[in-house]
Amino acid sequence: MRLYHVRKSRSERITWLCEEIGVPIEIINVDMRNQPSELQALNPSHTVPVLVDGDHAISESIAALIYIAALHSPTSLSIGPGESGYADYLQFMVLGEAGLLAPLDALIRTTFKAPEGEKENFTTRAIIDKLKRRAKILDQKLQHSDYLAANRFTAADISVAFAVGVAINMLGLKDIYPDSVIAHYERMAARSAFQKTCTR
Ligand SMILES: N[C@@H](CCC(=O)N[C@@H](CS)C(=O)NCC(=O)O)C(=O)O
Repeated sequence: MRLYHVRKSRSERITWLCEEIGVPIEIINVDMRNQPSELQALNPSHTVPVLVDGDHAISESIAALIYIAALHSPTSLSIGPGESGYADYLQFMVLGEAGLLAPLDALIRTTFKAPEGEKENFTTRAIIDKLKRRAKILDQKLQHSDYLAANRFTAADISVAFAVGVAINMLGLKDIYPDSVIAHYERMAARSAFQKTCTR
């Protein structure tokens, strides 16, 4: 498997998982604004990451997590149907991207690219309101467990912690999250596999 990788992008979800489960992966560092033509052909939307395995190219970070975890099953980092925690696992895997990180894209663009005076507007306030409500789903779970599914560390924690990290570190949105969510993020970010991932 090879991974077209940009540091501090969603690609770190994948390098983090690989580090945790000891899966070797070829990392091809790319310049976001000057992507190699082979990568543009693999992913016409020009987003990263892109995971390539043989003839398959996956350009959704959560799909890549599920794919790698399934190929290296059994691993304690994934939860299968029939295991308790499966519903939570799916819920938080998807929430991490669809509910928490995808909405941040518009905030990031507006924060860094909008003209002065237009950085805060109806849309950015609506997104922040939505994020606060979704954080309540995390809080509900994290009030009773250190982890999001099955009381153990899984790829669902990676999915969510990465998204919360972007909100905190890139956008300074720490105050929109309940203490339980911040504490979860800090526990996840302290893991040695995550620390190694940040330097790749
Ligand atoms: N849902 C996709 C989103 C991919 C994505 O938007 N990646 C960002 C970097 S983290 C990107 O390439 N942004 C540039 C763009 O949208 O053109 C995933 O989870 O991988």
